[in-house]
Amino acid sequence: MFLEKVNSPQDLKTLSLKELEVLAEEIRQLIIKVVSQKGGHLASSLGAVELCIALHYCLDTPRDSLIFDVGHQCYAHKIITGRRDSFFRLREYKGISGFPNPQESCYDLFISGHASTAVSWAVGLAEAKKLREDKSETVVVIGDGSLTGGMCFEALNLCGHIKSNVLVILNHNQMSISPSVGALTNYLTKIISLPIYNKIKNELERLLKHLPKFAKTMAVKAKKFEEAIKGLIVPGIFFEELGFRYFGPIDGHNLEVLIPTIKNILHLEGPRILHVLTKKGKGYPHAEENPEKFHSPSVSKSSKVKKGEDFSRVFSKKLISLAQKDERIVAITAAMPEGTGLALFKEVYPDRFFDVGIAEANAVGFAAGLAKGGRRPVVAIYSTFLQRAFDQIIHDVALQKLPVIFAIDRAGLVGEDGPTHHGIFDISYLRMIPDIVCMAPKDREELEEMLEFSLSLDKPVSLRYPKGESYVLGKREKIVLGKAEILREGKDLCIVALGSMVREAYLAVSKLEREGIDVFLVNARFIKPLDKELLKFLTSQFNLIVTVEEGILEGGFGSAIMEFYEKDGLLDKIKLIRMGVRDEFPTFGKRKQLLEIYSLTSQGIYSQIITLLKNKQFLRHKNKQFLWQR
Ligand SMILES: Cc1ncc(C[n+]2csc(CCOP(=O)(O)OP(=O)(O)O)c2C)c(N)n1
Repeated sequence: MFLEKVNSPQDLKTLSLKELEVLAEEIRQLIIKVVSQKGGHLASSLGAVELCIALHYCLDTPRDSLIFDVGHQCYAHKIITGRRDSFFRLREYKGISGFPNPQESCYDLFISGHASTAVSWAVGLAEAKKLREDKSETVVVIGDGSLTGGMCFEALNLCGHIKSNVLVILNHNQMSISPSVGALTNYLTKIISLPIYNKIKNELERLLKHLPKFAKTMAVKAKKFEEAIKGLIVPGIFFEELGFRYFGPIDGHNLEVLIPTIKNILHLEGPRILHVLTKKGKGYPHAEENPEKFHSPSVSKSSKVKKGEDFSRVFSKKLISLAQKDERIVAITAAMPEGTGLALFKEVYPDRFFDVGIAEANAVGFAAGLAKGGRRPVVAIYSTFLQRAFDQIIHDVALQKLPVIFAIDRAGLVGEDGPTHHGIFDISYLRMIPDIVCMAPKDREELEEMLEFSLSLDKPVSLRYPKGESYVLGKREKIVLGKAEILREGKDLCIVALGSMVREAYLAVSKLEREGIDVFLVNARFIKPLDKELLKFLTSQFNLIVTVEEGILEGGFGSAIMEFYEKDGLLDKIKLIRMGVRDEFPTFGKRKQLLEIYSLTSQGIYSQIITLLKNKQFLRHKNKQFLWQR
């Protein structure tokens, strides 16, 4: 057992090549064991074990900087850098994060969870080092999927231009979560499928490296020769033209090749890219065969009976049935066909389905073009990743008054993936945009109806729904633009709940009823436009109005109501209590656990209301007679 001896990267340096190979196997077994208990990013991390070992072996971390893009491939890095024992608490509340996190270790430089960010970070860091005359290395590991993100292209462009001292390790496994897509992907595939190119290129590199000093002129000539024939034979010409020295492709599981190669190119100056070929899921046959399924498996549910389809599937199935009737409908995903459920749509309508790769901003701009061309694009993106397309939503879609539908999946707290992945900001960043309609369904059937309703509107629409299993709550009024649904009439106080929180509020109301507290319960349905008529009425009836949303409170749904009351001078007539996520980045842990932390469960809502009602004046209703009718 070598694993027990490795408490920091320094310990790797005492091991022989053979011992490092055994260590790689031990690390793999540990990753498989822990992920089978806790869930997590299995396949990506298994594919990067040797890479993490080789990099820590060659670098002097943490003096040298090692940065991971997306960060989900970092488990071996965590294990090597002193977190072997705590790794058993992977993704657990107060345990070890599934992503790099500087608060956890000095070996983690950035919290990474969104793709295509790390080359920018590395270039910035390298330039900062240059300014302070720090000679340490800056190395970034990025997958071929993440390489296709616009931010990464922009960073490569900058890096080549200002000649930053950065080594980019391209971890090429031909997979994003699903197979990587795009012209650059095809280009990388071409490189690895033409071994003759590599052979000539590698020979040339070797020759140039070993030329004696006095033969410098020869070297220059050879370099010119290299330049001249580069266009014909150099595999990484794209990167070379961007200003990078390109090396590879090499086998990313062979430490005997990886270690000397990294050592040799580490101390060269300027932008360098090392193309490393890896297998996603390496060492675990199920994951190797099906890397998509094992990208981020959850804990086995074999003993549990699955009750309902998740919201993503409900969304996709409804979209398929709508697409049967309306041939203008097209669907777009940004590298998440499985996660968003759109893989189902793709099966039925391959020509009306687009996977743009990890490129959310492009997905929205592309949708704007499709809408202009008479299509009805539905863009399905997780709430957290849609943040990437903020300007495109405003400038390319809303300002142009284009009818793009945003299906916002994983809206709310997502659980174990933690702060990089919680979808808690979309209410705030969308509701401030003029002319957009923002909705949140209370259950599965309402999601289906809202999707159909969105298509009847000739404007941008957003539809947010949470992670996980769907359910049906019952009672259904027809959807009307800007109108809420009243689920229960009551006389003591009013709860206005949004989307996923309607169910929790509904259960809380039943508990309150048992205590003799009679609650008026509203399913808000619309974040924008608000049901102003109803909201005004509520202030005439109740002293206490409570809003509940699964999102950040700042700028959120409750704030929208507060702004409305403030504008109409109604705010001082009532006590408005907003329940939601307070002003902080929620941590990781089970979704249920996190909802409890923010009191966004039926019990949490119930308890908060009971506490509030200790102040008797809140309970009083204003009018003896109940007057509500539309
Ligand atoms: C901006 C953004 N969009 C989508 C995702 C979801 N996502 C997580 S990992 C991943 C695939 C990354 O592929 P690659 O960089 O090739 O890494 P690999 O998992 O293959 O090692 C995607 C699409 C994300 N993390 N960030």
